[in-house]
Amino acid sequence: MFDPLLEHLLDTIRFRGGKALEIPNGLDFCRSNKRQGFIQSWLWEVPGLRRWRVTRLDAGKSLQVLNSVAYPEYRNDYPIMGIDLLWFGASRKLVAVLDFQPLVQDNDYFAKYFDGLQNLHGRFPRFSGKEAMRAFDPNQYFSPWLLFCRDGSEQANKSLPLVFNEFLSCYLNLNESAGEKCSHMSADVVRGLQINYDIYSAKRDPAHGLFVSYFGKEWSDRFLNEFLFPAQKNDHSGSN
Ligand code: BLA
Repeated sequence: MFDPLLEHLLDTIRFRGGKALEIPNGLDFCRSNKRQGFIQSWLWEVPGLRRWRVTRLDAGKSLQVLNSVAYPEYRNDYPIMGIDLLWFGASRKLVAVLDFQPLVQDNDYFAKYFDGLQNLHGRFPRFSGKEAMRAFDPNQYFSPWLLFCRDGSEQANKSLPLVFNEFLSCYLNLNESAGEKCSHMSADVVRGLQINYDIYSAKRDPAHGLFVSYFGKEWSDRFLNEFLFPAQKNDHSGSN
């Protein structure tokens, strides 16, 4: 379902000089022995972005997922890129979330980094619905212009590739212009906020139960703690 988007994403990362990073042992691929399906992940660093992960879950007709997060280098205070696309085949339901995930909820910060996303939000009304969030707090690490769609319509599916491609290039424009918009936050502050993002996301991620049902608790805990949100596991004292 999302294969053409995944191809485009991986091509973009390679074109941008992506260097593959090592994924902890056994977490790059897992086939379910409980249900039909597998999960596969990639990890890169790209100039300006210290960690860019991509995960695809293929559970045939019941579920398809494409999930990706890109973290800027600590010297850049622009937002984290977050993408979560889910297709539930049985109910023909698309859940699509794409956002520049802000490090802080601050008007100056929004004014500095969100022109592009704000423009996309205005142009794609099907993706700018005010869906209620159940698992997350919309005021933490989400922006007022997130692209969010819970929809079973063909129309949403048809426009997703365009939305996806434009969203990606819009984020990469931000990455390219980072030098011109010099960072107001220190690298230490950015690092702390990125660690908090991992802590917050690991606690709230609505995917954990789903992973457990396919891949078991042990593998799923490791996947969450060591691959999806690795910074949270090191943060015992608050000093790192
Ligand atoms: C929702 N994401 C969901 C749901 C699932 C996943 C099962 C609930 C579906 C529903 O609400 O109907 C699944 N999340 C996954 C999977 C992975 C994952 C399989 O991380 C695999 C790696 N989620 C993100 C990122 C964003 C995000 C980066 O991982 C930001 C763009 C957002 N996912 C997000 C939001 C919801 C969601 C906002 C709706 C949750 C809510 O209603 O609060």
